[in-house]
Amino acid sequence: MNLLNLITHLNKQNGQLEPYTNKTVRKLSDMKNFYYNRNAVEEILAKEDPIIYEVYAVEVSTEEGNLSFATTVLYPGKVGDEYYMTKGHYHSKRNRAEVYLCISGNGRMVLQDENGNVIVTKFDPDDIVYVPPYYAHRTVNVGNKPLIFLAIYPSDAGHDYGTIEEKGFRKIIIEKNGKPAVIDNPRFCK
Ligand code: PAN
Ligand code: ZN
Repeated sequence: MNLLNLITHLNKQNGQLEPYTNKTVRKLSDMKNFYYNRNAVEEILAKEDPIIYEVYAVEVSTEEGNLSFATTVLYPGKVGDEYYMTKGHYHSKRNRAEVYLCISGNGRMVLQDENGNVIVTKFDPDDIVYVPPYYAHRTVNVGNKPLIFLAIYPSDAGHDYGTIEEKGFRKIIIEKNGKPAVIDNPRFCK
């Protein structure tokens, strides 16, 4: 391995990593089933297909023992009254943990284990959140500028999006009276 390839630069202004190995762009049409208000999804998609977030990842190997990392740029906005958020996932290998560092913007993290225990944390600049093994995790932008954060995870963790797409998180974050509120997800299935 070339030592130069081990150094990546973070641009804190736009959240991009240089260089990166994978870039993912998630538009609203990619995550229709993740927002609770499906009418609001369709109303927006009739006019436009906004980018909700972008991920810049450095994934050098998927072999056990390695680490991967990625920045996410999660744009501000809402679908109905639900704030823009990531899809959220369990790791395919459930016992793999992760560390998140907030670089800029204001958010929340929703953590949930398979028994339905949920933790909602704030996620503001310089906050570091430990995602324990077995917990699904989602990030929500409750501010009015991009939420930029770094995540570091075992390279063999893998992403299971299907379980969340099907069952959802027990709690969701909406805007109520101009402020973020945590409410029960009307679509949550056990
Ligand atoms: C993060 C997430 C990233 C995008 O790097 O993958 O924030 O969220 P989704 O993967 O839920 O779309 C991470 O948790 N990696 O394991
Ligand atoms: Zn993860």
